[in-house]
Amino acid sequence: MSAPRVAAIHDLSCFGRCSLTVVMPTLSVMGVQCCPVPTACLSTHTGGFAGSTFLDLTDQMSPITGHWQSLGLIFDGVYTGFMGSLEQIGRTADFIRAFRRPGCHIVVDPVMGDHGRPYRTYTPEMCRAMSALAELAGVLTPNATEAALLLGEDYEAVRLDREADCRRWAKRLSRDGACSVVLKGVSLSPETVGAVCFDRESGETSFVSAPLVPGQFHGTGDLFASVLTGALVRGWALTAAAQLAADFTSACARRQGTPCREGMDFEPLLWRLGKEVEPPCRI
Ligand code: PXL
Repeated sequence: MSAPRVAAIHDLSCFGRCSLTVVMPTLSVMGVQCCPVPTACLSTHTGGFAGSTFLDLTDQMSPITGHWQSLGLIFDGVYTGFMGSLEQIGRTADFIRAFRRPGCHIVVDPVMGDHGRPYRTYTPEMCRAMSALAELAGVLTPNATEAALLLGEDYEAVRLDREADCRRWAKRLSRDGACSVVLKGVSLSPETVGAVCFDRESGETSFVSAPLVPGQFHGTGDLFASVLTGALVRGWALTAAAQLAADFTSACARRQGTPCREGMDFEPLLWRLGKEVEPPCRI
């Protein structure tokens, strides 16, 4: 059996553990082939380092899409994340339209902001374009900030500490069942954090949670969505995939030793994640 294959449309932030430097090792250890479509190359991510370099790779996105189409490549998943410009969001939509097919998991992580604020590179036009991209998602994975931006709601309104409210936000984000939703940052008790999952296949809503580790860690959302994507293309059901993502993210936060802006110190625990997913083949 060959490894499931995922096209990962994210930037390469060379230092600070987010986007491709998290996505690639995570998918690899889960037995998934990751084919990156790098949207930009930055010296660091933009959250906590001054003066990061930015090489825009938008021009490469259509040629990469075209070449892969000419090769007849088939993907089991397309996983998209942080976008550096308005045009990139359009090229990403083109990529999804070119490669979606039955059985292909389209995971859109609408990375736009955190703690109630959009990232400083996100313009209102980009937020609107991200809403359009979200309409192509099979699974949408926002946090509360992104949920508010996608729904045009006040951040303060998106409280994720009551079951009934969480169910309502997840359902609205699914556009009445058009896509599945994993809404991150749900905290139904002070000691736990996790997600509410709306599964468009079953129409059911479920909750996953793991121990809350106080503090803010950069790249947590990327780690969560990467594990979720890896588990989905390995055939796990939505809730089980989200529970694995919550457990692994929590375990990494618990042993976190590096400063927040350097991202999750996840490498020492990757072997454990690999053991969680049944080996795809005997070596
Ligand atoms: O983790 C999200 C992310 C990805 N890529 C870049 C970022 C951020 C968040 O700040 O700056 C470049």
